[in-house]
Amino acid sequence: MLKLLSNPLSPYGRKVKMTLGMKGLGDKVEIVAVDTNPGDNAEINSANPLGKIPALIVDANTAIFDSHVICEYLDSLAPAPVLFPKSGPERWKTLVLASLADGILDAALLLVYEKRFRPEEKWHPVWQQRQQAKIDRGLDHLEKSPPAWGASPDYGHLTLAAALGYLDFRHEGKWRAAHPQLISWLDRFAKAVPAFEATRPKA
Ligand SMILES: N[C@@H](CCC(=O)N[C@@H](CS)C(=O)NCC(=O)O)C(=O)O
Repeated sequence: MLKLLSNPLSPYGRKVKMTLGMKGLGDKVEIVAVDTNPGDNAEINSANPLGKIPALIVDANTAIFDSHVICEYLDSLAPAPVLFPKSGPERWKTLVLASLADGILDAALLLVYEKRFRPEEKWHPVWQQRQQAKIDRGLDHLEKSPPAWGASPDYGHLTLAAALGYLDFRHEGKWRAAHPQLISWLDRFAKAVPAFEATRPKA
């Protein structure tokens, strides 16, 4: 049995859980909820020296991280649907979309961490605006041409869905005001991938 260290509120963990759902691998993985906020969680730090979730424990000597690598590993365990095209332009398209969506997610998480881990007198508006600008530029870019899929969404699409879901959960869905195409895109994604709803974080 594989063991996934994650947390129900983690958007990166949600990527992995959506992958499990899409690949029909749910019964192969035990999901263990861990808390990374204290920074000294021995279980996660020994699995991933970076102290970050998700981490997938494969056996006594092997832990896989980060979310990208876990999803690609899980993709290799079952044939369909293919989440990572094996080669060629389709592969690069998927990976670049995932990088953009992960970058939006990273900036959104840093904005949350600024307030969670720094005292208010040390919040830095210029730095916050810099992170927000990354989110806004990323979303504006995607709004012009939301990424279509063929037979089924792939890893790039599920990463974007996780990022938009996190903006809904932690940033009050403010992205929705200026991105109607992405709203429709996310609705279509949720219909195509039931694991999106099933993994929605609850505060
Ligand atoms: N690039 C990593 C990011 C993982 C990440 O930042 N996870 C957060 C929780 S959502 C975390 O563990 N943060 C703890 C920390 O940064 O100390 C991935 O894709 O898995």
